[in-house]
Amino acid sequence: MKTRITEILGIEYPIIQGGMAWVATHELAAAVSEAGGLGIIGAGGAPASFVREQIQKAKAQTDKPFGVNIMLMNPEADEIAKVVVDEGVKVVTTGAGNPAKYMEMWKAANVKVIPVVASVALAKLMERGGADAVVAEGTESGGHIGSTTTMALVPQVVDAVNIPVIAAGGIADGRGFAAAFMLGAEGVQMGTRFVAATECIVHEKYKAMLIKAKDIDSAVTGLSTGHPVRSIRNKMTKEYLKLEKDGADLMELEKLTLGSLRKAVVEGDVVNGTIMAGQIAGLVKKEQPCKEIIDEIMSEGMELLNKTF
Ligand code: TUI
Repeated sequence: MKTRITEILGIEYPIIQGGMAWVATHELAAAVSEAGGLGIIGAGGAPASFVREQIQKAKAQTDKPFGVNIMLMNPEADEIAKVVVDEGVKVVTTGAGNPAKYMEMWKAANVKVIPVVASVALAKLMERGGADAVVAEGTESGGHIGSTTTMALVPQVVDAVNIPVIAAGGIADGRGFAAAFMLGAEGVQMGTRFVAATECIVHEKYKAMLIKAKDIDSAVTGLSTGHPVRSIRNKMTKEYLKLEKDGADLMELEKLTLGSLRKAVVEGDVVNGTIMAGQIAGLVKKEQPCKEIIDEIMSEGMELLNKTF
């Protein structure tokens, strides 16, 4: 299958793995790239030195292209932006902000830049700034989210820009893949489905929570602070939502979430930690190698796209 996304990125299938903080390590990124998609290392809130190590490890595991996601609220984002250039990373995706100030440096180094956006306005701004593509991410996603659904966002972004659009949010199988292409996307980005991959290093208790989760098992915290985050409902989200309802201040709320994602991913604390996952978690039923996930989605997706009624 050839789209502008497979051409620009030099990959076999238009499937991109989301750059999830703490979750998307070199193990997962290399496995996705080896399987023909685009693996992405998630810089999250990690220091630049950690991101450099992750890149070097991924390079030792695969000769295929992979990317790095830079979460723009990271205090070391400026340094990480330089590390990717320094290490010769081919693709950068960004999240939770506007990457305009790095664009010139990345373009000069021939890095393909794909900002993740949650609105038409930011997609247009990114195109004007020289982005090679955008990921239009709907509110069905896990982690930090916007408010528009994938179904509504993707076609509106497709109509607003000339660069290729990658759909994200609520996509986890061949049906979601085909639907995204029907909306005009030329690729998909998936996070939640890859959290259950064999190669994904999250704690087994995190994976078990995801596999057990149903359609309505996520909650959105942080709406009052302007940084909404979707994760699987647990003691931590309940406490956070109660504090928010009672009008707690930012400091108090931040105390609860500081290091909470790491707590769930690394330590397996699924009670007090944050288990980020999308609304599509109910479709993710088992642990599987990345290659199996990608092959399954491509065959199911292509069959649907070729079907005539
Ligand atoms: O970035 C994501 N998803 C994320 S980042 C993350 S790490 C984190 N951990 C705890 C709290 C907060 C973050 C977990 N998940 N997705 C891409 C995305 N970007 N979704 C929405 C946006 C976005 C939101 C506002 C992009 C830009 C924006 O504002 C643009 C501006 O002008 O500043």
